[in-house]
Amino acid sequence: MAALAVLFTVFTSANAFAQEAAAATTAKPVDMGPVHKNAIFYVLMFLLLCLFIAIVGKALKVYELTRETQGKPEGINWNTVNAVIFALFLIVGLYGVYWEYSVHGKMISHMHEAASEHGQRIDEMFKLTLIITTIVFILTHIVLFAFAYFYRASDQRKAYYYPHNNTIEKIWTIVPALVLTLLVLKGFLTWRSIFYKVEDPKNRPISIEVTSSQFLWDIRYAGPDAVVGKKNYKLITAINNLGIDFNDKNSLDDLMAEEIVLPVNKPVRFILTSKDVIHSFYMPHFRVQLNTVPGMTSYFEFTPTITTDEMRTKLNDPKFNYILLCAKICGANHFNMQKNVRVVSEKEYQEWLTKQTPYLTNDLRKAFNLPVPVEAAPAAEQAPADTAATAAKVALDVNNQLALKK
Ligand SMILES: [Cu+2]
Repeated sequence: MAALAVLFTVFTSANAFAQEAAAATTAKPVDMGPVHKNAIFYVLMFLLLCLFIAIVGKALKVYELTRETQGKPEGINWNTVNAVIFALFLIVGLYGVYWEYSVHGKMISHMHEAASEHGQRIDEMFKLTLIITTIVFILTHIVLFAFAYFYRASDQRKAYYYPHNNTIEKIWTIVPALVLTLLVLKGFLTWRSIFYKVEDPKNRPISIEVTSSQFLWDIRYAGPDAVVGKKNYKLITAINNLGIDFNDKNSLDDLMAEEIVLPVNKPVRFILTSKDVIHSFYMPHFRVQLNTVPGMTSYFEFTPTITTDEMRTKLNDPKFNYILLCAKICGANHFNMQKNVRVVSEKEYQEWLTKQTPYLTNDLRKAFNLPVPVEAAPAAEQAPADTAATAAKVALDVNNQLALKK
């Protein structure tokens, strides 16, 4: 009781302190921010709860002992209490499962159909796994808790000694083994069909490099040569923020883009790298997710099948947009790592591509000892908009000259 008194005093004084602090904030118009309860508060609350349970337990014990000394039968049948708690747990738990499926299950349908070829296979796999595991989960839990309820200890029955049964052992070993083998095998084959596929020489993927850093995505398109040039972290400077190696001629025509634009029904190969910590390249509508790891390059190739416009019509939502997100908690502004993704026709894609800015600026040309085109110099320095197309052409011309020299 003394311990309880001490705890209570500490608790009330802590509370009074919090109230004083709150009063102080209301008196002044200055916003002091919310009053945070520290760890000690929660530890005290926990100890208080333990103490409460212990006191109730002691009180019940006193009640039982009193009945015993008076020669009365036991007041509380703990076997029945436990059995009823088991039954209640089953009912509440099953309702919880129903709630989870009906409330959060709806959120899955917000995702709508997969907008990529392989996405449909991933969805199939997801549904199959969910159906099998849900059936098993519900059946086994009904059996578990219902048995605990119906076969609770009772003075009316004698427990039946049943130590072993080979048939039951075989059934509960072989059936789950078969089901799990089926799931793992199907998962493995689905995964393999996504990552190892034979390339169609008539329909080669376009290459896009994505570099993650805290807290943004840098997008680099391959340009007309369809090859993304090399980069090296040792080349990173104030003007070359990705460390692109312009000694590699494949880099000369590479383009930077503010958003990701993809032509529909054309395979796209994403080259994924990271500058600082691990991020995760996540495009939910295409069922694409892969970590971007510093010091390592990973790849994901897929084919988008539904254009943004088609999806807007399907969803009856004129504001719908595909999106690229970071799916790895990478720091304070993780939530803000987003990029707009647009799927368009081949023609629109080509038009858009000609408007993108080349990475290679005149400053970079000087830094890499590359010839600077004289007539286009002022235009290229101001960069964006319609001048970008001219700059891209100049870059190509210089590229060709270089190629001739070699
Ligand atoms: Cu992140």
